[in-house]
Amino acid sequence: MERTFIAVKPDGVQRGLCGEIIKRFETRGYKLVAAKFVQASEEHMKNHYLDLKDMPFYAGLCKYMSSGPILAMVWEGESIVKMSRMMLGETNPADSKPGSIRGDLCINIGRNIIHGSDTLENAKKEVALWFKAEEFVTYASCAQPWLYE
Ligand code: IDP
Ligand code: MG
Repeated sequence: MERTFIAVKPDGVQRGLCGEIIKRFETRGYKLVAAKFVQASEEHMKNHYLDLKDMPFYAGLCKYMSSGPILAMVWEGESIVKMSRMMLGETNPADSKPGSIRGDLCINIGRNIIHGSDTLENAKKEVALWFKAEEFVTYASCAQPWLYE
């Protein structure tokens, strides 16, 4: 099973979209294994988005991401890294198909409401950056045998 880091960004939280976003992951069948509601520091966001440090929007992005609370989560499931990126849609909501989270719920690239890890390698890095080992909850999902053959 793969794990990925998903976060409702400050705009998603302010717009009251946490429930809608959790619902999409829950109803698809993914398993929530860690979650916390936090306001990240600008330093933490600079670290999270280090790969984008040379982009012109980097400073503004880190400021926006630390401007309010974030719902940080780790979800688990088969091929979840790739599948969750499909659920998110494209980085630019304008390129995101209806039915995707960004395609249904937001308009502007700088306010695209949700983060999701883009590769398995980055998912591992991001999960470790946001969560300590003791913040994970180990439990059996009763739906598991009905989701996987
Ligand atoms: P992703 O979130 O779809 O993985 P990335 O390219 O990793 O997209 O960019 C990270 C975040 O940076 C985006 O989700 C968005 O919030 C912001 N961003 C990306 N491109 C732009 C831009 O051209 N203008 C403003 N913000 C941007
Ligand atoms: Mg990215």
